[in-house]
Amino acid sequence: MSSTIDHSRIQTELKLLFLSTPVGPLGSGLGGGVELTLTNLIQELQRRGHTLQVVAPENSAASNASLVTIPGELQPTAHTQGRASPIIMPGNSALAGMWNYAGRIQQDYDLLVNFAYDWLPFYLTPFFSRSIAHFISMGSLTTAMDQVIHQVALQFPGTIGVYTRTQAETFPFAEYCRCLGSAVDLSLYQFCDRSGPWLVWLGRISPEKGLEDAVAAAQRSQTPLKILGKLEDKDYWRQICKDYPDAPIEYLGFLSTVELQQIVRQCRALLMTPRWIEAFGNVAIEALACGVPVITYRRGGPAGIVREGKTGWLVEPDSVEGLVAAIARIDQLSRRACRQQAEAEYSLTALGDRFEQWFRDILTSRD
Ligand code: HBI
Repeated sequence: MSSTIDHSRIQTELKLLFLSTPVGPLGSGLGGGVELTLTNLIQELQRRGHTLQVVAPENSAASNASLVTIPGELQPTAHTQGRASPIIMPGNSALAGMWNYAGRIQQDYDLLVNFAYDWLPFYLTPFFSRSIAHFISMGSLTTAMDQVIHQVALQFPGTIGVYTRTQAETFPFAEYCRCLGSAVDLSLYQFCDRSGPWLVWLGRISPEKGLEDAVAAAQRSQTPLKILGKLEDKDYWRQICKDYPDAPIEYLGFLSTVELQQIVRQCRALLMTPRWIEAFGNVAIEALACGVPVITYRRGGPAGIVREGKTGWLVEPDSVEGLVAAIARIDQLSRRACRQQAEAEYSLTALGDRFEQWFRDILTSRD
């Protein structure tokens, strides 16, 4: 049945249905960067007067939104799958439950926004009467996902959003991707213009994040390193501790944003050691917001964030000695310039403007 959108509302309030990542409950940290993007968007779009409902796996928490949680088996994470991986749908799938619910209530919303990097939402898109905006949270990982996203990009132009141009270029349909960047709630991050002796590493502890290089650099430069984030792959962590028994490292767990920034702001620099094409690297802007410069491999999203020689250093990918050389040049960077960059480019208002415009463009092009 064809649905008519109340056009008078397009210029004012939107009714949005957000469908979260099915790899973990919202707030668990398993959803990594996309959880931060989702939480920030909810806050900023509600502040602008839009109505949101969030659909997420059971045990999710979203302090500031109306949340519907769906029971069922979580989706296996996509970033450990090889290019030829088949699509996996567990029995009693939470993802299937989330999209079954969305199908039943779609008429109550102007637009659905998908944050899952999974096959089902893309496959279902042509069968929905309401438009669906798809935010892609990672670079290209499997052929099956590339294919199903490509179909939606062709059939529904303008509905594929990504973080960065570097991320888009990993896909065969790069030119169909709309770059939306990312943001942090700057009010949660206190600028600190001096630091203690520590370096810091933030992120899911998982092989594609390359933590072992940061630990090796800490050991070689004998600089203490604080490690924060979800301990996703325990074997990987155990191996690192075994390989670098006397590295000056300290693991502090997965902390809330407020606790995290209290630690990060005291550090000399953030080390980013991505093995894969990081779609964006939200942790880079969290550090900048605290005035902490970023040392990162010249790979993926973070390479597009750092202003070399001012707010950070770019290092030859996978080069530990490159990291050590950059650590020796941290003092040439300006902590104030880091905070200023975060305020200029990565504020919630800037993010809200980009997403709101994307939604309105989808709704108006729909006619
Ligand atoms: N894997 N299957 C699947 N679906 C997701 O939405 C997903 C994922 N792995 C990681 C992930 N999302 C987020 O951590 C991204 O922000 C990277």
